[in-house]
Amino acid sequence: MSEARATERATDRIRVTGITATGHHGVFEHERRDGQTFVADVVLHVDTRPAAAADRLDLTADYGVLAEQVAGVLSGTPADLIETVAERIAAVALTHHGVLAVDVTVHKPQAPVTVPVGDVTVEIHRDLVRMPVVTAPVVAPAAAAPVVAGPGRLVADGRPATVENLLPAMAASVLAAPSLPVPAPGEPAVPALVTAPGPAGSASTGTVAAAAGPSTAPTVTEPRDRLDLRPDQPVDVVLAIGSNVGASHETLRQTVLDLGAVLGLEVTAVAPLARTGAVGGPEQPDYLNTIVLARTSLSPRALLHACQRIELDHGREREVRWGPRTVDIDLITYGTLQAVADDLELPHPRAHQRAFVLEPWAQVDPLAELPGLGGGPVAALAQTAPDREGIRWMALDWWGPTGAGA
Ligand code: PH2
Ligand code: MG
Ligand code: MG
Repeated sequence: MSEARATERATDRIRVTGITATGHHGVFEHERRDGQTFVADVVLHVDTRPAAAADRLDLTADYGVLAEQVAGVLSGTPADLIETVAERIAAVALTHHGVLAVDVTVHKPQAPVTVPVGDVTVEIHRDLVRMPVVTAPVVAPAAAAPVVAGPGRLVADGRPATVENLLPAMAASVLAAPSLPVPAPGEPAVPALVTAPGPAGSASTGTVAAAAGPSTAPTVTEPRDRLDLRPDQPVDVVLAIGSNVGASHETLRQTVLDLGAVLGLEVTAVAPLARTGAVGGPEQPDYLNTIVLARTSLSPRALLHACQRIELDHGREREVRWGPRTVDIDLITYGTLQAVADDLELPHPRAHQRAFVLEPWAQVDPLAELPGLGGGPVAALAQTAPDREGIRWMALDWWGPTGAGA
């Protein structure tokens, strides 16, 4: 059931199979010296709809470029293990635009085995949580991989395809943006994302890319702002969930499962369940509220959209502000990021004064700190929140030991 609800799980695939090159991987000296044939199959998990709707190559992963990079890894720096080769390929694949996960199979059909074998393969799956254990290698232009058919591909400005100049659009435009520090080689590509905010209002200025001036990056209009930037390392996030319509207890249990099923989001802890008097809005029933701690490799906005998707899947209708709702999922913090945009403000602008957020949060993480203006130790803020008398009770065991699928 949560599989079907996990609508952020990309169901579309781009598959490139039989990418073939001579490589020198192996533990035997003759393998290193003579080389042999290696073959890779790569399946990219993506949502192809944005690219299809606009019919734009720059909104998807270019399979031609991908095939060249994969051939470059196969014929590139020798490794002892095809496990390592597969990992390098996965790392390269995940740098492509919009790729949420990748399956890689590396074949070594001529592997030196003392009995006849048909093939030897290693198959791996990597995504934004279960990430590759190597960073994407810089692969040589495809001239070294003559098996790949078709003309040598160049990126927009005529340079050969390397991981650097094929970085996804968001990383590329950050590198080009004058308002953000340019990382030294080897530094993470998106260093500014989870630190203090940039110049005032930088999150709401609309187009980082457009302001970047002459750019060596591929010409792509996305991302809109830093809320679209994927972090280079998973980021801790705090989500508040609440419900006061329907079978709230069951809805919240399912919501936690739905969050856990989002690709690029890993639930790490679930707070006690609080029954709370409604704050603001019209006369309405009590809420059940809790806090979900998670780690994500999604951008803040992609995470917001994943949450909104789950709200809609549960029949949430956005009508009355602060009115009754089947389920409400609020992004409270995203690392220590502070940002304000029309659609998302981080940290959540009212979190510091809401006991129905602070109380369960302090229970699950007693040392938690709310970043930003008005922030501070969550447990202390909970003591002074105006609605603290409205916390009716807390159920400590609603999720943990009895939590199905926890
Ligand atoms: N959410 C609101 C408005 N008021 N009150 C309680 N007790 N719990 C909520 O989750 C809640 C609320 C708007 O999202
Ligand atoms: Mg809310
Ligand atoms: Mg909300």
